[in-house]
Amino acid sequence: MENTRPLHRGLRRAAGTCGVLGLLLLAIGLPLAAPIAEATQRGAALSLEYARPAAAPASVGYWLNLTDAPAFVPARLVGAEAGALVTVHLNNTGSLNHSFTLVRSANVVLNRSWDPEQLQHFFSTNGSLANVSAVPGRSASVSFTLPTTLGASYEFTSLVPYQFQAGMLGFLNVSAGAGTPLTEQTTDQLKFLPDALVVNATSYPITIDVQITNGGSFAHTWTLVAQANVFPTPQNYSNYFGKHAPLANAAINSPGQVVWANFSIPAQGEYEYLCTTSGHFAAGMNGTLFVGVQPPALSPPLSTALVQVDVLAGAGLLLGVGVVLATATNFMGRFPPKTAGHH
Ligand SMILES: [Cu+2]
Repeated sequence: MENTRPLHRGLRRAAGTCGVLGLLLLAIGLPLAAPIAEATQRGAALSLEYARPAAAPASVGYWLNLTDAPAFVPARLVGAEAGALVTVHLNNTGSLNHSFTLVRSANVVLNRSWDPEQLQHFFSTNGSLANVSAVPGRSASVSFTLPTTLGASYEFTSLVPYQFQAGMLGFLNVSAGAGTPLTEQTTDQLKFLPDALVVNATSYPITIDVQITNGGSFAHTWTLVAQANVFPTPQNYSNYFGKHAPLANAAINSPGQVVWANFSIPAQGEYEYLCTTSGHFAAGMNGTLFVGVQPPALSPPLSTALVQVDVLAGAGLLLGVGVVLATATNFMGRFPPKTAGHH
């Protein structure tokens, strides 16, 4: 099983230990049978929940200060779902005029070398999702409905000459999928949290954004393999990326830094992501993005399943964990082992 991904390897190891413990406890007596069944059922229900399609999007409000830096504070607006009604409340805290002008098309990045006329020309030609001005010391607000593009990112800026050129810009990032945005965190234990992401999709290509936060102090990358169902190894990944450029390659260099990886997925499948900082992938810093496919049963919601099992009391708790892990392992044991890309 040289090529088995660390996700499964670690789970299998944990399941071995907990499974034995579970069986020992099972031998103690029948009164524990009910918690076992409950834990297993809950595990199964949670994995279904995980893959449930998006409900009707909620409306979202954002509050921004417009400053004379010039800047939008905050400059990152997150958490809105595709199709949501968005209201942006603006407060001009400076002594200059500012505008909040939002690009109409998803995932278009304005050219930073444009002069004010070129920027104005872009919006005159392509339109805007929102465009409102706020005079010094006053508030303004604007509402608009987001397109239904999953995982889209929309840039906004101020059209007052030379404010864009001075860095007055930001991004509104739309959640991909039900409810919560796709987020990742890096840790100094050389892990991605979570190490599995799921996006429901039925048509392709699909644009996806992942927000990645540096939760430690080491420099990392979030680098996504461009081919579905190809899993480079710590031994061959540099060579592999030399032949197949990554779909996304975001650097998260400093503590607390937040970056977005914006990319387009061409087809359904499993896409591996990994950290290219030397030694990190070998230490287990990788994960899988599941697009339009079910993740292996119970593995991505494992942490959720464990939280849920916490409600069970006493010995039933240990037993429940053992059973859920053992179930996951048995299921994954039937999966064909993943092999590295050979090209
Ligand atoms: Cu790393």
